[in-house]
Amino acid sequence: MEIDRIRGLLRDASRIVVFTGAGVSAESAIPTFRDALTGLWARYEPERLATEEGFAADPALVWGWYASRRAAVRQCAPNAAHHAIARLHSAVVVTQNVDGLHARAGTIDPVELHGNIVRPKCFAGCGWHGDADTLEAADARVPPHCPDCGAHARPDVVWFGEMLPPAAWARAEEACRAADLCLVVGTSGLVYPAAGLPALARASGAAIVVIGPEATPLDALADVVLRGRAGDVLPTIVD
Ligand code: BJW
Ligand code: ZN
Repeated sequence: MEIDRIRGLLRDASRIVVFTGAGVSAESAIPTFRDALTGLWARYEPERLATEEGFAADPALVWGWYASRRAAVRQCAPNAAHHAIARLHSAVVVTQNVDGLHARAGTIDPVELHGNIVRPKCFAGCGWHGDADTLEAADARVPPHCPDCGAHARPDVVWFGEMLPPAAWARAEEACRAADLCLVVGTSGLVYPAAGLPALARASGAAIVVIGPEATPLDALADVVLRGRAGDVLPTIVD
């Protein structure tokens, strides 16, 4: 069955990439984006909350939304899926998630393609990046100001229409080109360029395994598709 095939692929692989999305954090009670009833985009408008135009139009609205999500992330803990992934010591973990839970579970230096919600940076792009402590002290209702240029601070995440951080993207591409196995876990596979990484791994000769409860466009690339929740499935595969 699928679990045994995946175990075999893991045993034989020497260069593993684990590509993750919001579904990996769902069992930590962090909402996904596109699940029909519980996803963030079912309740909030991405154009107003996750674009530069939205922030410029109403910085306090956007800042407040991220502050409440940041507070929720602080209350959450990594789940069995994050811990199982962290036990794949030689794997490169490439995540679209901004919650920092892979690192909190012990994954060394995960590639964060869409940034990190606990860090601020300058909205004007002067180059200032703050650390999480800056935000602990900040007012949740209005964005603080950049200490270098006085513009608003914003969360250090990637909004629609923005480029991914070049260094993270370069690491992700390199890992996918070199991989002999790519585990795709908990992503709808709809947001590009990230969603193109499994195809890059496949074109470079990697076997592809897709894990999640629902069908996604990435299933078509997969050698094995395993339907299930990441926190149920990954520990049985990794142990
Ligand atoms: C479980 C589970 C369990 C549930 N276990 N699984 C056409 C129109 C308009 C735009 C575009 C277009 N084509 C391409 C674009 C561009 C756009 C894009 O891709 N849009 C598409 C949506 C159409 N991309 C961009 O804009 C990107 N930038 C870019 O392209 O720049 C180009 C450029 C060129 C030149 C100059 C400048 C720029 C940037 C994309 C940034 C995405 N940002 C977000 C928000 C981050 C900040 C925040 O958190 O607020 O990133 S959007 C959101 O989606 C977030 C996620 O990382 C990303 C991916 O979502 P993910 O992780 O896949 O989550 P879901 O909810 O979609 O799926 C969850 C899955 O888990 C489901 O399958 C569930 O079944 C499953 N699941 N429980 C396992 N227990
Ligand atoms: Zn600045």
